[in-house]
Amino acid sequence: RQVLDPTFAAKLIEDTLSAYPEKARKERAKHLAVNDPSGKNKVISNVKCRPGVISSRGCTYAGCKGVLVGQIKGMIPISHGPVGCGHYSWSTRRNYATGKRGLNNFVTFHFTTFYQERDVVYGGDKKLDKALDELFEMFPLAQGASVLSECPVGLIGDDIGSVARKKEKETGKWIVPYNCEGFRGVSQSLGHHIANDMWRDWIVERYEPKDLDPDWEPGPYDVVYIGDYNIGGDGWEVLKIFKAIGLRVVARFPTDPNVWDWPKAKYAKLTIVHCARSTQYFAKSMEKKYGIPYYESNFIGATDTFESLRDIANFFDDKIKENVEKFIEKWTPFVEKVKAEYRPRLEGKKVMLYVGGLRPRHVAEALEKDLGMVVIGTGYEFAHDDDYEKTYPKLGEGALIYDDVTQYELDRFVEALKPDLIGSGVKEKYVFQKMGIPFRQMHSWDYSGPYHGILGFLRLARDMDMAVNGAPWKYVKAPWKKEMEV
Ligand code: CFM
Repeated sequence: RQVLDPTFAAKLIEDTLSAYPEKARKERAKHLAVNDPSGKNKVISNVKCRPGVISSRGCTYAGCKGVLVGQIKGMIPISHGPVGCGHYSWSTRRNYATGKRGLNNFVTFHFTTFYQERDVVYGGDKKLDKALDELFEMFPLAQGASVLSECPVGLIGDDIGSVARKKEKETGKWIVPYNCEGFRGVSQSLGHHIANDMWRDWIVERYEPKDLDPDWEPGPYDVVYIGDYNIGGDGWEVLKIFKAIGLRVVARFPTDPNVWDWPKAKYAKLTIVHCARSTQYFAKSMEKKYGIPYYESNFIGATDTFESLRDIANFFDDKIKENVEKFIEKWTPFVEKVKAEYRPRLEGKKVMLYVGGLRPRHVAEALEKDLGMVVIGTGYEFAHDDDYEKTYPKLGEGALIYDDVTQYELDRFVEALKPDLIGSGVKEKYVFQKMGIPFRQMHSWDYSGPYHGILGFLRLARDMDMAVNGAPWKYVKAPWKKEMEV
């Protein structure tokens, strides 16, 4: 299946790179490839950005606090450092969570130790100690706190771990220190890894389900669902499906997550991973230490949702298998109706994607398999080699693969390929909309969603149709393409 002429695609990469000085050209060339589904044209990934180019990546603090930790229910997230990092990441991700604000839900608050120059000189440990006292006085029902360090804390060497241990002894709360200073690592990816390890070492391994819930007993259909961040309510869609097929979700990591359930994770029968990039570390630890297998699911798109459910059923007995078949039978007419409505309007439309560490392949599959669209380019901000290895076979021959693509490169690719739709983030959105190209934000689902599960598939199809076939785009001309009026 060829989606672009490989010679043309290779020439496009070469022409684009020709604008760079020699050294930059050589370096960036390693991040760009023309896809061969056999995987023979590889890109390099997970390395430092090149100074001087515009990258869309975030930092380690962003990956740890913004992506994984800030949304845990029961834990007060406190950013240890100057006010900016916490403030500018405040409630920007659409990870929905239920609960009572200030009682068991602290997701929408912004807490910081508000570092000043004197803290850099004399150390900020005492300030953190005091801040935790104040927080637990204000919110006595909190299960604990997550302490997230920002760059200066790492530079001057504040020991947040020892503050955490001391405060745990004093207060009896759970306090988890995350040394996620932004300057560590090359992207937000390291922040994910740090969060995974801390969850394991500071919560799951240290506490028992019976500490909090004396009546709790493990069951035969217990699963852990991890790596679905409930963007626009995604995870809630999937939880409904698990319930319908008879699985009991004993712990949820980032889908509306109750921290007090997490110690149950080590007694589950299966860990179901949605975003492998950000949570495979935890899943692998559970497999290694407790022998709990893990499965990498995809709940974006109807075909992959059904396939994931069948795979999951294979870890269980006939009861679950029958339930899954019944579920698929029940929802197939609905899926077919959605496809009949939207596929004819989207079939053959060319798409380019550029998202974080998972969606560039998950979304690509849904758009191609279920809606007949053609992905002519995809790339990740911070994926590792294993993500790309999973991506090559899923895409057609000739598709552009771009790692940590620079704004300049993406602009050139889009200009040359003129896709019918671009799916990327807020940093890209307005540039391409001004070019008159239909765009959907594929991080926040553009304030729509959920896109997961079967009802999510309907919304995904509807939104893609609205973007591609919506009227306004036909009337937009890039400002720099208009005649200048003097
Ligand atoms: Fe996983 Fe995510 Fe993603 Fe990600 Fe993200 Fe996100 Fe993403 Mo934005 S955890 S790797 S760090 S699926 S916030 S919900 S959309 S870049 S592709």
